[in-house]
Amino acid sequence: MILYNTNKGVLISHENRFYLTDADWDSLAKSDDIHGECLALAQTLQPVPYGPTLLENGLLPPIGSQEVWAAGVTYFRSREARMEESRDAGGGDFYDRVYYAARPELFFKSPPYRVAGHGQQVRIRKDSKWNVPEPELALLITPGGRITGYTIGNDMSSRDIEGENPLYLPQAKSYDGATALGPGVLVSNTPPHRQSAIRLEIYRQGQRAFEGTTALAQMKRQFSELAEYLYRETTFPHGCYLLTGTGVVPPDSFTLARGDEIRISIDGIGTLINTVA
Ligand code: DO4
Ligand code: MG
Repeated sequence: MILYNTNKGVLISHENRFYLTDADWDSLAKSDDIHGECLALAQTLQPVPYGPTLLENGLLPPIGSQEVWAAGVTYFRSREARMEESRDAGGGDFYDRVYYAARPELFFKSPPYRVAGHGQQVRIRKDSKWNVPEPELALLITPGGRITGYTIGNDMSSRDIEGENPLYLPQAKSYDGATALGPGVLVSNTPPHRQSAIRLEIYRQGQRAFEGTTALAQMKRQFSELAEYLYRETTFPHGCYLLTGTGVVPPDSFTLARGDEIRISIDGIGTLINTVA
């Protein structure tokens, strides 16, 4: 079952049918049994024939009042790329240490109002020369700390700013247009399969400029472990999203350009498409 946030309400896609509810996004996001609640809602509602049209014309980012956080260096490829980019700054050792440490790297990524949805624009910073998208599975976590949903996230990153000094991480990671989520949220009591692929494609002037894939199985940490650390000393009255890190990093010669189209697909969830402004 996939939930879409639209300008007419929350659209439930279930067994090839669409149901439009008047339940609001934040109340669903708080529920520890969002799957059961939406199933019950779908059983009381008539399917609507205009679901696909609503997705084309009325889709919103799948977020209400949730903060977006992110985990880092959860895949070997991210550790490797970051050690390389920060070599001159002498910061590489930190990435190696956090990859193996018990405590994960967690950082604040975005307030909800800065999140782009499917079809909207993401941005590269004007003061950065080396930018990449990071294709990541995003967890929807309730105020009680339960993982109830899964969506696709793009953790846009300025590699030169982060590489110059790891203390610049918030500037490399959190700015207008740095976060995209969507198109919808898979709500399920079981997580996506470990073999699920995360695929990144970048198109420039209609030609594919980069393609890379990883699998959730490549992730070093458990989802529950990341959520547990995030919730240790922090409350989330509306729940939150947690990006789980990237396992795909384009080669060092690659940087995004304005007009590029970024496509991120995760098996069983969908494809998130954004253009770079
Ligand atoms: O350590 C910096 C950020 C790491 C990150 O965003 C990732 O691994 O996905
Ligand atoms: Mg990331």
